[in-house]
Amino acid sequence: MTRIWVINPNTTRAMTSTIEVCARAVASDGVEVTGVTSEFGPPSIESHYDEAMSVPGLLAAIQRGEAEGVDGYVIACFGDPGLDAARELATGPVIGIAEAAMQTASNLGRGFSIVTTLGRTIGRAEELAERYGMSRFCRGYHACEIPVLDLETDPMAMKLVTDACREAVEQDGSDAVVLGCAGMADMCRHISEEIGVPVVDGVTAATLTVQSLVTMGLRTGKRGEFAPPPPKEYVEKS
Ligand code: 5HY
Repeated sequence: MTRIWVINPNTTRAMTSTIEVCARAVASDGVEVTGVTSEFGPPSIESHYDEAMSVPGLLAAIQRGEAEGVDGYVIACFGDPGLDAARELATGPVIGIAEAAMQTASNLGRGFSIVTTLGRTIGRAEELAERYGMSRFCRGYHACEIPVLDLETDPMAMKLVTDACREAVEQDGSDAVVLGCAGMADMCRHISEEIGVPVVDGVTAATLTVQSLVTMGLRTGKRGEFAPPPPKEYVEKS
């Protein structure tokens, strides 16, 4: 049995349930996927501060997974928070949903559009596209200005995200759309049918990427930068 943990770095369990359902829907037989909610930190991640404050909870979840022999991890937040530190701690592969979604969308045509939640998170998406060598594929960055947790509760959310994706494709002339939030995972198929272009959700893309790496027996290289962090005495918060 291959065990994959899909970690939601925010503390909202309802969002983790949506993420887990979508991840499990694509996992192969013999692959156990578990949605894990961070035990401390922000209820949603919508700023650089939220993202920074989400990392300790994410890394604590990775340490729990290592103690339980988990084979691989997904960081289910579009900022891919703590990715490098998680790769130092984890034995198995760690994939961020932004990384996986962009790489997947780059296989679907000449270029893709990214549609995220709040406009203030676009800078982070641009940074990650640059880091992953995806900037030349990304035709445009767009925001539908819906707070992350409203994606679950606002009855208009599906329509607002769908409209934003349709407009993005028309403006950018792109061949595909990347959804810029884990909370949009369950909207993917509906939006694709509505706007007639492939729509990529990072939660499923990352889950399948981790599954493929584990199946190939591949994991993060540990001879240099991603070797376990040198042990040292931390001063704990009093
Ligand atoms: C996410 N925030 O995927 C990001 C989306 C965003 O709590 N889960 C969050 O807006 O950056």
